[in-house]
Amino acid sequence: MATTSGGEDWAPPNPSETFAVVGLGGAGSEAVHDLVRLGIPGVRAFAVNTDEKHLAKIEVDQRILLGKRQLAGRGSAGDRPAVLSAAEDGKEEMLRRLSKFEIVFLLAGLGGGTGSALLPFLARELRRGDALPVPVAFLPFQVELDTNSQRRENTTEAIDELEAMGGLILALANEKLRRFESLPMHHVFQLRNTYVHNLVTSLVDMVETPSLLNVDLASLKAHLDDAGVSTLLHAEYHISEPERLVPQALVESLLDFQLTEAPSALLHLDGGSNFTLRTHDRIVRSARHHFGEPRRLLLGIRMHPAPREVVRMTAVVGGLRSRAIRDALGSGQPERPAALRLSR
Ligand SMILES: Nc1nc2c(ncn2[C@@H]2O[C@H](COP(=O)(O)OP(=O)(O)OP(=O)(O)O)[C@@H](O)[C@H]2O)c(=O)[nH]1
Ligand SMILES: [Mg+2]
Repeated sequence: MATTSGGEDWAPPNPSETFAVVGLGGAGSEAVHDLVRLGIPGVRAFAVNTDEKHLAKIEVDQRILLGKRQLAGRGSAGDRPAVLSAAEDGKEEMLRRLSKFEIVFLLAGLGGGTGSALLPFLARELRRGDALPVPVAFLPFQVELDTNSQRRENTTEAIDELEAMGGLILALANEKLRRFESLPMHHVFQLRNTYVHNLVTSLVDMVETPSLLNVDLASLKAHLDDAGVSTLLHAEYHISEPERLVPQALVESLLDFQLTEAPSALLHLDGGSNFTLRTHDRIVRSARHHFGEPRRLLLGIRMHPAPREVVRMTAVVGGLRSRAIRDALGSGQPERPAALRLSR
């Protein structure tokens, strides 16, 4: 795999240049490394870091080292302002490489300096162009927030800036990984990255492969335009129990959001030739119920030529506020829900 860390010209072999995933800082880069290992066909992978040694270990199409002048390639040790200054210096270079893509997934662990600075910075800059940024934020463990004021401050600032921007945000709380607490740590992070991989590939598939009722990039962007903070859900379930599909997506989710008064939903269903109108109606009724009776519901349907045992759903739910974020940053030690609670 070709890797570079400088400013040389680069032409991706994929002529569509639609999707990119970008790891920001240590945790974000490791997550992208895992995504690449799991396979992301048609998606270009990048890593951006202020830590030269860490960056060199990450297997991606392109590596970008930031802040050589300010930080000497040694990482920021939590210094978000220093990374923001480095980001200004490297802005042109980053945008030259990234702004040609239509959807750019930005992955970062919040709390440190690099990921917390670059996630809102790049989301904002990419939005100024035509790209749709999709920030994927890993929230620190509660103990990190409770015992390290710099981590808390970096996380709060990054999240406040992201929420103010609206759009698609995938915020994954590390606390939710406690459901896997008997597994080795690296295995737990891999499980989380597999979950992110599912979300990324399901969104790519929804936009990229034409359907009977199509959700293309333009309709996705239009839907997101006034949806406020939105997130992504994905699940599959046996076709005999369509009402279980949405609850399954909620149970499996590592995201933790709360509906506001103005929910919206985009639902893309994927089934076989045995997918009937009745099955469709049962899923849509259940989705309306779980997603707070959204006034705006956009539907996409794809039918495969052969019968299928399972129905797959990808949903973009909007009009949210992040409960995980507020809980994590609130006072004391809130009780952790076992599953995503999409209720008012
Ligand atoms: N190393 C690592 N950290 C993770 C992972 N998932 C979440 N984190 C969290 O990511 C947060 C940020 O850590 P890093 O990514 O190392 O920080 P950074 O963005 O590189 O920032 P600086 O090193 O301070 O410049 C920490 O609070 C961890 O809780 C993971 O898979 N690996
Ligand atoms: Mg780092």
